[in-house]
Amino acid sequence: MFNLILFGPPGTGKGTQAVKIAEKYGWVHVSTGDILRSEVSQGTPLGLKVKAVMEAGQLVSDELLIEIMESVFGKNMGAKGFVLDGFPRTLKQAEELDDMLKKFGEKISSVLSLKVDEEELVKRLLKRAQDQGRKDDTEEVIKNRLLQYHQHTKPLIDYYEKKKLFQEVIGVGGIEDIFNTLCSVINDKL
Ligand code: B4P
Repeated sequence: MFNLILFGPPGTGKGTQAVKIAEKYGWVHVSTGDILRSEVSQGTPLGLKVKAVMEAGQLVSDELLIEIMESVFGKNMGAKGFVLDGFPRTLKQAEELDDMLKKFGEKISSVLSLKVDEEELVKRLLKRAQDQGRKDDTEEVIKNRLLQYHQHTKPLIDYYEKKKLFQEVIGVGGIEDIFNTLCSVINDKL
């Protein structure tokens, strides 16, 4: 199995590229943001619990995310690979992810981080607000999401660098060009 983490702050294009990678390689795309948004839109007990947290741009609790991911892995362990998009976002999630994969005799294969400067990130998310009206794409909430990234998620760079799994890829330019660069990095690791 190839277990890829697509890493980066909100708006770097993780979701956009993860869909394309999963399709090309036949891997399972896991977007924790999509999973949570679907729970919110269906009004499930989990959705009701996380709605306000997400709309404020805060991180949902590690316990809930770990529960969700255990269920995702449990259901898909026969897959050829996974593209994780938006998970892990905290050190606790990263450690638990390692433990979860270990139970299945698996480990993370690579962490690819999309590099985009903050001005461009805000521009993209505000554009998405116009196109799709996502509640967490307002200027104030975007600021909070970036703050959460710097406080809780950025420290994972060090965690994965120590494991020699971390690699940066330029995330600015055409979606196809970025996809081709990601594929050539992945192909070298297959
Ligand atoms: P996510 O859905 O993961 O939100 P995101 O980080 O903004 O990534 P997204 O995939 O949407 O954006 P992308 O970069 O693809 O999370 C939402 C919320 O869920 C979090 O704030 C949190 O509350 C909760 N959550 C999720 N996972 C969690 C976890 N593990 N722990 C705790 N809480 C969690 O794209 C952004 C925009 O840029 C798009 O409009 C796209 O079209 C555009 N774009 C992409 N590539 C481009 C390019 N090359 N050029 C120009 N525009 C581009």
